[in-house]
Amino acid sequence: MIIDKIKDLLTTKLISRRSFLKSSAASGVALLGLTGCANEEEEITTVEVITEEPILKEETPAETVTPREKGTISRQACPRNCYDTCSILSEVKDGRIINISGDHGNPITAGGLCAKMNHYLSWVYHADRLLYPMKRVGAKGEGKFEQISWDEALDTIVAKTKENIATHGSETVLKYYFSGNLGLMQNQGMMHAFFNKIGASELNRTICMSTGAAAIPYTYGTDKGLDPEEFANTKLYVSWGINEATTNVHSVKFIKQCKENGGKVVVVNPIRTGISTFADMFIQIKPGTDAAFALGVINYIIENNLQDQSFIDAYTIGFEELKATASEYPLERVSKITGVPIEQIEEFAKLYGETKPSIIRIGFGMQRNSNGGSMVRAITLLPAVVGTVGAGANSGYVYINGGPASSTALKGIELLENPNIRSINMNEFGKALLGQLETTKELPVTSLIVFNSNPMAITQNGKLVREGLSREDLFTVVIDIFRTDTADYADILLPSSTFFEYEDLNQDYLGYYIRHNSPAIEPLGECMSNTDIFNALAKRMGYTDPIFDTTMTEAVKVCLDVAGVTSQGITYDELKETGWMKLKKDVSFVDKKFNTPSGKIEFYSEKLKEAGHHPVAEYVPTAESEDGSPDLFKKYPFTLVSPATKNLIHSQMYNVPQIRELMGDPVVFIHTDDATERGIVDGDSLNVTNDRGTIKLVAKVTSTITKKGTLLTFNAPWPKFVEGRKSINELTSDRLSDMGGGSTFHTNLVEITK
Ligand SMILES: Nc1nc2c(c(=O)[nH]1)N[C@H]1C(S)=C(S)[C@@H](COP(=O)(O)OP(=O)(O)OC[C@H]3O[C@@H](n4cnc5c(=O)[nH]c(N)nc54)[C@H](O)[C@@H]3O)O[C@H]1N2
Ligand SMILES: Nc1nc2c(c(=O)[nH]1)N[C@H]1C(S)=C(S)[C@@H](COP(=O)(O)OP(=O)(O)OC[C@H]3O[C@@H](n4cnc5c(=O)[nH]c(N)nc54)[C@H](O)[C@@H]3O)O[C@H]1N2
Ligand code: SF4
Ligand SMILES: [Mo]
Repeated sequence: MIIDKIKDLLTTKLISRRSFLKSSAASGVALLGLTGCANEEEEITTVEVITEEPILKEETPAETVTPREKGTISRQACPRNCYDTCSILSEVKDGRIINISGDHGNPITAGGLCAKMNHYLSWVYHADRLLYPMKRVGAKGEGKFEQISWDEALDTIVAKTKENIATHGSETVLKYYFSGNLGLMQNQGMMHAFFNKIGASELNRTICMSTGAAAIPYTYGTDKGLDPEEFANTKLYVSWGINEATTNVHSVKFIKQCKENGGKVVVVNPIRTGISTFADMFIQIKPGTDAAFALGVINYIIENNLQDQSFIDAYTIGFEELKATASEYPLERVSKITGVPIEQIEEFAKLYGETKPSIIRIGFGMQRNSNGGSMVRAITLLPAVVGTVGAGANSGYVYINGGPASSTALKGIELLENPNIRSINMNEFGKALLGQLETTKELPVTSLIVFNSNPMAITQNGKLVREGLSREDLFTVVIDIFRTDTADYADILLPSSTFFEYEDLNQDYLGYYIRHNSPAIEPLGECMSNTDIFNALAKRMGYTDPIFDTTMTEAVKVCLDVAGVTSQGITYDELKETGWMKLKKDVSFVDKKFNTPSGKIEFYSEKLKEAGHHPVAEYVPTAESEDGSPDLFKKYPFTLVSPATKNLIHSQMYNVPQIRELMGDPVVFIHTDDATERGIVDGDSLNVTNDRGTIKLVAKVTSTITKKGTLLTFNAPWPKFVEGRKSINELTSDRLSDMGGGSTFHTNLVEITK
């Protein structure tokens, strides 16, 4: 009967929404009319107001609409790698989805999807969907394929894989996968049993947020976050190196509520992000210098006795060392390093020292720097200095939140015979394919299976990735929904179904929800889910282990059958019926127990010292910057940051024509002063270059989005759709970060020429 209610809701809202939707932008998302938002800068600074009711495709005046017959409604969860994990309702008629909208009932989704996924219908029914297995008939990268049967595809893969294992060893088989789909089963399910059974190399999946994740435990022992719905109830929300209006659109309403409730919002970012337009302070920091800023703020707080001394005495160690270290960061020095005016540092330090409760939101974007770990470490000291940790659900810091549902039992860990299997850091993919890593010199990669990822667009040092994938002796299988640039290098290309076509389980990594995904339609063409593809491959390999007979429903039940879920009374049946359920969690660190060596918050960390870092924190210039590499800086004087755009989720959606039309050719924002010096005007075609490569971008001159010396472009248009056929990652480095083997996309010096 819940379903009936939803049906009613959908139909009534469908009719009443027309006039409002008329004001929507081309994307189907209304833009908030914020003052101070110049036209030229709308791409970045407009804040999306999520539509409150389901999205309609045409904008017919309300009076001309006759109620139509309702379709069948089913519930999905958006499996993209996105903080929001929206709950979705889809309406199906005659076997076809006719309407897709956000779930009104879910507090995070609250009815709307986002600028990109408002186009989900065009994605599912895209004319270019891969519908059949294919084999390559042209040169690698040329994109010439011929349809084959599943039998031929599976037989070819099995024969070639067995041959490579027999000749070179099982570790020469590599899986490259990331986050195209984060559904538990499509990303972390039985496919890993398949690779374990083979004895394939492991992939060290550190491209996204592992640097911060490695840094935080030095301070707190474990990383524990906060419920984003609590952003509304804090007095000070600090957005530090994150772009919520783009990457976490559904949190913006909670941040705005914080303001409406009398709270303050501060943004620390080299880029003027969407929420900067309504923030009380926008601190436009020089990229890579946040550790100096954090230490300067701590120094000011201590000098002005704004710290929470009783909290510090009870729950921390190393305060004296912190005080001494911070004293090396007086205002003048910090201002010089960070480019932030002294008065602004003081103003923020005073605000942070005096306002409670407060939340620091630590972004994933910021830590993608060679010094990302040191920056995050320094920032994590702040909440402990002012004693906001464990003080309430609306207090402390947040980076990421894990959930309890677990697919560990599906990964066939017991099938792996060699516990010391080779692991390859995904950030060094090009080098790995070309045998340039210590681990790949003797033992090459011979069979590569790519799924849930598009390395030709998203992986660093693009030239090496391209050269690696071009190797004639490399056997490559790509499983995708579309024929991406990566797919063009496949020997065998397999068609994946979408989450509208199978059952799955999803778990937020920011919100506290667990969500069930029901199929809305039958798989299109001959598409199969990742799971079914790997189960079929396992059988073809001759594997008889029962794990490869697991159905999706059984697998979902296994993931829910863990103490953290069952203890909350969450059952499969109820979850399937309601689509989503909220997890109850204790207030983070409420017990003031910290899993550090000392059992306290560590301002001084012996472990950090052992790992070769400053035991407290320090400003380390990035490996590509004026301070960090003066010679390189002379040649390449601009720092190019390439974070997310609101119109794409990494490379996904760039093949949807409306999205490309909306975005135009890939742009680079450049400060007016830099543009004037070089005679660059809006719309100029620029060559953006460094020692790794050259790409073409269209100039967007700005006085506020970036500061002088910083350039901004976006991740990650498909090479095949852009001039020069190169991804933004042609320019980015595969250097690893200082902690956790993470990526360093934003540590990237370039030069521009017309
Ligand atoms: N629309 C959209 N949403 C997404 C994604 C997407 O591709 N598109 N990707 C999803 C994924 S996988 C992830 S990991 C998250 C990422 O979510 P975010 O953490 O918001 O990531 P980005 O937008 O890539 O980068 C955030 C900010 O880091 C800033 N930054 C870069 N260097 C520095 C620095 O040195 N100091 C400071 N203070 N800031 C710096 C950039 O200017 C940028 O605004 O978003 C998710 N959501
Ligand atoms: N310059 C720069 N580069 C970056 C970043 C940045 O900020 N700047 N961000 C980095 C980060 S944080 C991340 S997380 C990575 C993301 O990197 P990826 O996870 O590789 O990115 P996506 O483009 O989202 O997805 C890859 C592919 O998965 C496919 N896919 C979607 N669903 C399915 C499915 O169900 N089955 C199969 N088989 N395929 C599917 C999509 O069609 C797409 O081609 O990019 C990184 N790259
Ligand atoms: S990409 Fe993110 S914001 Fe958009 S629908 Fe999916 S979960 Fe929601
Ligand atoms: Mo990510």
